Amino acid sequence: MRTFYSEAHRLHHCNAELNEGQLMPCFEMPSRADMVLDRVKHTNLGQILEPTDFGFAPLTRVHSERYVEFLAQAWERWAALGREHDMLPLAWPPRRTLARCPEDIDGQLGFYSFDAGAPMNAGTWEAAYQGAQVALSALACINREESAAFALCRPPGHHAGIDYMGGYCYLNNAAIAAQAALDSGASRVAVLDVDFHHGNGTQDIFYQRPDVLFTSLHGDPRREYPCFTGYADERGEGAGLGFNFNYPLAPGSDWTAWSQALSDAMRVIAGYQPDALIVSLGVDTFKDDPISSFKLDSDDYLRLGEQLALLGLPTLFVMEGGYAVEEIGINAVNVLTAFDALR
Ligand code: OKP
Ligand code: ZN
Repeated sequence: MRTFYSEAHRLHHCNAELNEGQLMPCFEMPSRADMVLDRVKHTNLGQILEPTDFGFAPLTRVHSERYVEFLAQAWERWAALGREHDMLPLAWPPRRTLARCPEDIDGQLGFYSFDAGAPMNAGTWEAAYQGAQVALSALACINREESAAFALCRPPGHHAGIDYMGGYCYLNNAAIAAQAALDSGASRVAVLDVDFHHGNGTQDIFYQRPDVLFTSLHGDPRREYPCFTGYADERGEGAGLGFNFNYPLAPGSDWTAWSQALSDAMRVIAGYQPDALIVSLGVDTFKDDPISSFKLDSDDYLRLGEQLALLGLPTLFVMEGGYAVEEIGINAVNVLTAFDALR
C-alpha cells in the first residue's frame, strides 16, 4: 500500500511534558516518524507520497472554527509577548463553571485544551496542519484507485476533540478523514482505535452521530490516561446511541486478552456494514512501551494486520501513538505488511 508522509512533522518538537508529576523530555518526538518511514522503505511497503493541500475546510468539518483559528495563530500571539519557550496551558474550567472564552493567550490555552499534554512550539501548527493533509491525501488515494493506504501522521490526533487539544494531539487526523469520506459519498464509516489510550477526541466528535461508528480498545480509564473516558457504558447519545463501543482492558493484557476484544469490535464493525474503515493505529500496546501497560509483542502486530484484512473493507491506517522508538517502525509496519499480504 501507499504511504503518505510530510517532512513538516519535524517542525513540531517540544522540550518537556508532565509525566508522573515531573517535567520530562517529550515521548512524542520526531524520531518516531523517522523510524516508521525507515521501516516502510526497508520493507518496500509501497510508494511514499507527499500530501496534497486540501485547505482548512475539511478541518472545520469536525473541529470548531474558533479552535482551528486559535491553533493557527497561537504561536504568533505567544511570541509577541516575548516568549520563546514552548506553550503550555495554565488553568482549566472546573466543574460547575460556565466557561467563557478568556481573551489572553494563557487563558485561551486552557480553554482549548483538556490537559498539559499538548505543548506547542513555533512549528506545531504547521506540523499538525500537514499531518491532517497527510490523512486527507491518503483517504483520497483510497477513493480513487487503491483499497488501502497508510497516513504516517505526526503529531497524532485521536485525543483532539471538537474544540480542544491534549495528549500530544491538536487536529484529529482520523476524524477529519472519516468526515471527508462521508463528504465524498460514503454513507457509513467505521473507526477502530487500537492505540493503548482511549480515543476520547474521536469519541467526542462522533458521539451523537450514527454515520460514524467508533470502536476503541484501550487501557481501563480507572487506571490509565486519559483518565475520564473509555468506559464500556459510553454507548453514544441521541441519534448516536448504539454507535460507540469501548473495550477497556486490564493492565498487562496480552494478545490473548486483547484479541478477544478485537474480535468483538470486528463483529460490530462487520454488522455495521461501513463503506470504509479507518484504523487509528497506535502501537503503544507494545510490551516495552515506556508509558503504557499492555503486552503485545512485535509478531502480534502481524496477527492484527491479518485480522483486519478479513473485514475486506477499504481501509485507511492513521498513525497515532507508540513510544518504544526502537521498535515503532517494526510494529506499525508489521500491521501493514500482514494486511497487504492477505487483501
Ligand atoms: C497519546 B497517544 C502516563 C502519561 C500519559 C499522555 C499520553 C498521551 C498519549 N503516565 N501522558 O494516545 O499515544
Ligand atoms: Zn496512545
